[in-house]
Amino acid sequence: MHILMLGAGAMGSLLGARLSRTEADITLFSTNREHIQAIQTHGLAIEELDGSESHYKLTACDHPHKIQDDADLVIVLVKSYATQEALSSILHRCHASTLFLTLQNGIGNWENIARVVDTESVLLGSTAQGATFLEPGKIRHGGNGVTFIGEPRGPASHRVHCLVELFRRAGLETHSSDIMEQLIWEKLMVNAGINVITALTGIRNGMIADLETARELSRATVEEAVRVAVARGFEMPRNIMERVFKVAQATAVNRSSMGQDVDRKKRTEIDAINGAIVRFGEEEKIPTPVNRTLTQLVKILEAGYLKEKEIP
Ligand code: KPL
Repeated sequence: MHILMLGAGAMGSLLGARLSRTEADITLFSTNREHIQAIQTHGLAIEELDGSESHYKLTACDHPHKIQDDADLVIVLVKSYATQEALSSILHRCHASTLFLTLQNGIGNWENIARVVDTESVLLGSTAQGATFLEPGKIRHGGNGVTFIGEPRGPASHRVHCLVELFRRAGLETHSSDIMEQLIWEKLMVNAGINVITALTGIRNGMIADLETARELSRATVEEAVRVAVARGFEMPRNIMERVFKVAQATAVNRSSMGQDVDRKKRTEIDAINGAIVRFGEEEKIPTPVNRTLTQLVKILEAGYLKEKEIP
């Protein structure tokens, strides 16, 4: 089986490396040329949870036309806003029965993928693995978390169970789910309550749970998001706030993915997280002033550094 990791940021690199322990052939694809060149030259280094370093020899490409093999499975891990362009660029490496699995953050990824490929070929997933990009060719494994895979709607199929088994053989705790959309909304609550605050303030995830002011703001953000989720027909667990703080503690020393994007002056996934809550809130006539303000602040921050990059 050939697996194409579409997106080789921290998470794409981590999962690609782990999956290379199985019988599957892995190709990492990313337009981050420095990272890909480092992997081609020295392999991928992973700083493990116990501080040791693992090295993986992986096939890595920085241009769609350099990808050698047709993909049986494409694992989509590019930033949500880059999904359609990235997928379109690798379609020449897909065949009629290629499967697409999104493990991206945020909401709307299935829809983005289904605009480019046959909807029947798209599976949903969600992972709570933690990973940080350290430097080209090197990432840190930030924490073990459960991965779920399922059909967009309805019970897990044979193809879902096969992928779950593959992930398990790679050493990743993985389960099938019959309620993937619900799980993605639950993860959205976690991302909404952690990422934006860490991105705007520069704190590590742990302080979301440890600092009373951060807890308050996180709670206000998630409470609004829960109201929107419920209006969309998703029942949110009563203990969702506990879950947000638990994830913050479990990944305490990490910066969230949005925090890392801001640190590296990259475009963030705000539109697919808090921005999506604002958009759905408008549709459902639910006010979301906290999410709106946080979204605006990230957009201003982002616009500032992206503009600065353009200035020679
Ligand atoms: O998913 C995450 C992210 O950083 O994107 C965690 C660490 C769970 C925080 O929301």
